[in-house]
Amino acid sequence: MNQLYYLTDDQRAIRDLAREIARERIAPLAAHVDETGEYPHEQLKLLAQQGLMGLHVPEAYGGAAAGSLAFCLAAEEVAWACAATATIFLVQNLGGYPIVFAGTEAQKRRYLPRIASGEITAAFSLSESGSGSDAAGMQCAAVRKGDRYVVNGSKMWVTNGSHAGVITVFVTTNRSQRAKGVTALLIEPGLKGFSVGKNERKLGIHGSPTVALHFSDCEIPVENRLGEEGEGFKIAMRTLEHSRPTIGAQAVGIGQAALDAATAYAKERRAFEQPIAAFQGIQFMLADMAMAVHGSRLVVHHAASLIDHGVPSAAMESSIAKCMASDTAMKVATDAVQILGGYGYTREFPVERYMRDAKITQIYEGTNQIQRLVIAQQLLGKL
Ligand code: COS
Repeated sequence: MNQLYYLTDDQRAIRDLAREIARERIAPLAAHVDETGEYPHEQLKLLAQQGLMGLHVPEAYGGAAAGSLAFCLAAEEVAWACAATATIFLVQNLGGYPIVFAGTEAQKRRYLPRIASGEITAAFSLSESGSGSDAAGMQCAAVRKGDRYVVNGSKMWVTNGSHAGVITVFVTTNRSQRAKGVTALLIEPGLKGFSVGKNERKLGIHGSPTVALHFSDCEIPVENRLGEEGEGFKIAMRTLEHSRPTIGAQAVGIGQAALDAATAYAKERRAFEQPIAAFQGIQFMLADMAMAVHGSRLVVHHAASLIDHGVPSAAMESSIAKCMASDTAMKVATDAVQILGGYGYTREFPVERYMRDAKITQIYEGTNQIQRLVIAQQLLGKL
């Protein structure tokens, strides 16, 4: 399954480097991270030391400018080992990418070299308690007063928001204008009137913190605005279009891990005096799982390649990649639990973790219902 003839030497080298770190250093810690919810500091440091935290950052700011496909290859490998670490790895891109394409020179210089080196992590904050799919319905508001914005309200579901050195936060500067009233601001921890709220207790990706953010008369200098006032929604959508294939890559990594675990178990486990892998019922399940994972991988790579080639819009392919790969990961991980039977349902084996971790890939960065909406809109055009 690794004969991806279309990869360049650089992409292959990045994948192999990520694979080595993931399998040798990150995978052995994954069950502990899941059990305790500990933040994977060491794992992220390892990725940073090898230059992998800045794959999306331009060379001028200390990054590798490796492109979307290279990033997806690395994300798959990290997710194979530990989906929680992969989530933070992905958010480094999700939170940092808006600065790459919408940041001023000063904003780029301030944040990108530190993101690329892994000195700081990034986060992205769009959702609120009452607005997830309907992102333009946000209530957290900023009012301009001279050279500052005064922000009041709360955000929710912010991956890595408690640890990030910079957060791209989307607020409304004009509620009645919905999408056209959204503005993006760069926030740093320690600002007066800004606090990190509840850390959610989740089904999976336990080492990856998901928090609320609260703003109470929090003053943010105008030079922290990303893009123009009212341009925030487009910045968010463009970022998500760029980022959704990377969630697909995470899902492929989880699916591949589940397939590998189920395959190994089926060859070991004996029933009726033979390995269960000798039964066609199991063989067909494994074959279906392999088809689905490999097919999803190719769709993810295709979407990432379109982005690397700078096509005007990859919205449809990006949503297809995220939706297909995450539905696949959920199905494959569930089937892996089934193949392991009672053992699969216990914490003695990693497949129940894969099943819990896979679920979030169908939800975050736009539920799979929203992905289907985007795909249908692209397919049908304006009706
Ligand atoms: N790139 C650039 N601009 C985009 C875009 C994209 N991929 N998709 C939409 N836009 C623009 C539109 O062109 C429109 O601008 P114009 O009026 O100038 O044409 C503007 O954004 C508003 O678009 P639209 O009217 O489609 O917005 P809706 O409020 O109907 O919302 C969906 C569209 C549902 C697709 C959007 O809200 C969405 O993606 N929701 C899910 C959000 C999400 O993923 N949240 C997870 C957060 S990260 S955990």
